Amino acid sequence: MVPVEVDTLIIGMGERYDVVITTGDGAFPVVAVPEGKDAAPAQAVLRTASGATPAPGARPGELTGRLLRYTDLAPTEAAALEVREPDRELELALQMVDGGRQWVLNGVPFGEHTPLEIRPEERVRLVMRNESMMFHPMHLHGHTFALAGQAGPGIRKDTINVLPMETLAVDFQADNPGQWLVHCHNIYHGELGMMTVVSYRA
Ligand SMILES: [Cu+2]
Repeated sequence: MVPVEVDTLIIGMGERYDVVITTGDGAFPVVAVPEGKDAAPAQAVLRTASGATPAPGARPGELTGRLLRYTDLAPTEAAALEVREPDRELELALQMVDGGRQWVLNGVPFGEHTPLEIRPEERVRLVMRNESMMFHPMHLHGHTFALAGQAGPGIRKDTINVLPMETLAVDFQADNPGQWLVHCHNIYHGELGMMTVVSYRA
């Protein structure tokens, strides 16, 4: 990824970022606020010199500063997936059932799913439509994908956070034949049904 400078970022379960933080001398709060629920934030202290320890409940101004968006980022040349028209488009609707007692893809839980069929060497577009008010960090096994619909190559990832009521499309190259799980990485959603299989057919 080509580095960009922001104040804050959202990290879904299973996502990873390399972050460089520049500080002055002193003691600074590093705060993680949960998204989508009212739970207490996590707080660490980064100390580079003597000085007062930040109080519990600190809210650095950066939290409401510039938020990283996926479209702010571009892959390095080595990480870019060459732009190509997809040969196949698969749709995944991300849905809540029964007040959150079940989470499903395309109307059915894992076990009742119809595998998403692809063929070797295809370029596949996976369109994920979040029809719920929760975050779903969606993870595909066995491949990395690129954010689709960008002017140039989109960022290269294996887990992407689909925000409430948002639609995101990703492209991947079918270069690793097998049966591969695709699931929500908020793992209790996966365990309650939000998983399916990308299935290679000869
Ligand atoms: Cu989820």
